[in-house]
Amino acid sequence: MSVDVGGITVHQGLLEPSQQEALVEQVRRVAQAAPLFRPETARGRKMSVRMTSAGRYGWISDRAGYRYERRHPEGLEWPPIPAIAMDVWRNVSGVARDPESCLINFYDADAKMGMHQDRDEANFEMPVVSISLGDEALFRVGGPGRGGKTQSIWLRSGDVAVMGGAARLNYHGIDRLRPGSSRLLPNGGRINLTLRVVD
Ligand code: MD6
Ligand code: FE
Repeated sequence: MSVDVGGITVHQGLLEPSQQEALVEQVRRVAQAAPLFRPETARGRKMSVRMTSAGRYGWISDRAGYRYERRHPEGLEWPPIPAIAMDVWRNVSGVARDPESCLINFYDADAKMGMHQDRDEANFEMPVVSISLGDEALFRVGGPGRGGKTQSIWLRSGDVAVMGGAARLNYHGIDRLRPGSSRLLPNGGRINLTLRVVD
């Protein structure tokens, strides 16, 4: 089933449990090749999520700001985008180009993500596709300006959100997790993958 939240389409339960398990395994292999790190913001604050990336570009943040980079902070090349994530993109993105970046965010029980826009890419006609795995997360969606009305939805394991069209630059964030709501990850927490065309 698909629902619309502030212009973002959420395909609920798009990945069945066996596909979720296989994707977690593929994500583990990415994290073995390109270890998770906890980025710092330009203001010098540590983000609460840990992250890594796959694909031609990875997204990083440090004291110099946010940007895409061809290499992991330790100088490693980013591994290929997991095959199941590529399949999801081809099924739901609605565009012919393949993604160039897959940002992988890991949330532990008290991690969150502040309201932000995804605007480090060159072409806003290309959507952002996001895959949720593990514990449920409260996703908040606003409009194209900071502040103003927002709507929220609990993203569950296997849900896929597509942010495109007029909603491409809408503010959004993760308020909190619901710890213990999924048994997919043995130690709990949540993984979010976001796929993007960068250039
Ligand atoms: C998250 N998601 O679900 C954070 N960005 O953990 C995002 O920041 C996001 O879900 C762009 C499009 C869809 C998203
Ligand atoms: Fe985002």
